[in-house]
Amino acid sequence: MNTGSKRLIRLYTYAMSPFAAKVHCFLLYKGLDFECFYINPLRVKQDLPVGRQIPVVRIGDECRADSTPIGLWLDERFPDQPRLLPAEGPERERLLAIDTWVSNCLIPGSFRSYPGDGIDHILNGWKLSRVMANTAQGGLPLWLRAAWPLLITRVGFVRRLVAMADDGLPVRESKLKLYDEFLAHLGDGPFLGGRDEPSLPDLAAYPQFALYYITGFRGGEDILERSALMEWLGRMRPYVDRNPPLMPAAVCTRDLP
Ligand SMILES: N[C@@H](CCC(=O)N[C@@H](CS)C(=O)NCC(=O)O)C(=O)O
Repeated sequence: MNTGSKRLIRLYTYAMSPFAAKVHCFLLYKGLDFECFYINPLRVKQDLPVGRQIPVVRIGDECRADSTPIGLWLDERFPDQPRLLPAEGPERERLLAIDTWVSNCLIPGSFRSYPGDGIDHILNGWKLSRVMANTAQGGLPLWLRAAWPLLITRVGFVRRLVAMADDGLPVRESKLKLYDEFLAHLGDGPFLGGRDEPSLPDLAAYPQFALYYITGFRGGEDILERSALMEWLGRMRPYVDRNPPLMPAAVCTRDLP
C-alpha cells in the first residue's frame, strides 16, 4: 500500500464547493494522506493546475478535474484502500445513478437554497463570503465580501445550477422534497444501495447536508426535521470525521448533533 507522503496528494478546493466537498469525502474515506489548497477565486488562472473549475486533484505530476471521474481515478490509483465503488457489475451502475442524482438534483437544489430568498439571501451570502475569505489563500478584499450576496447569483455556473434546480416550489419546500427523495434512495439502508458500508454516492451526498449546518447557514437546521436523515449522517461520521477536516474549525459555528 502506498498512500504517499503528506505532500503527494493535493485537493484544490473552495471550502463551500459542493463538488470539491464530494472529493474531500472520497479522500477521507479512502484514508489517503492529502492536503487542501484553498483556491482564491481571484487567482483561479494562476493557481489551478488544470482547467477553470474546482475541484482538481493532483497526485504527483498527474492532475484530474471533475468530481465523479476523480473518484473513479482514486479507486484505480489506490485499489488497496477502501473502494468507492465495486469494480464492475449492476450494483456499480446503480450507485453511479444515485451519484448522478446528487450532482444533477441535490447539488443544484443546494445552490438555490443557499443563499435562499429575501433576508436569507443577504445573510447566507455574507456567510459564504466569510467562509471564502477565511479559507482562500490571500483572503478577499472587504468590498468583495460585502458585495458577495449580490454577485454570487450572477456567476455563470451558479445560474446554470439554479436553473436546473427550479421546480416551481418555494425554496424551503423544494429543499424538504429533496430530503425526501434522498430518503427514498436510502430505503432501509443502512447506506445507499442497501450496502453495509458507504460508497461513492453516500460520500457525495454527505457534505450537501452537513456543510450548511456546521457553518451555521440559515435554513441549514432543516435537516433536523428528518430523523432518518440525521441517523444516516451519524452513521457516516466515523468515515469522514478525519483529517484534514471537511471544513476548517475556524469557520465552523456548530457541530452536527
Ligand atoms: N462537474 C463538475 C462541476 C464542478 C463545478 O461546477 N465547480 C464550480 C465550483 S462548485 C466551479 O469551479 N465553477 C467555476 C466555473 O464554472 O467557472 C464536478 O463534478 O466537479
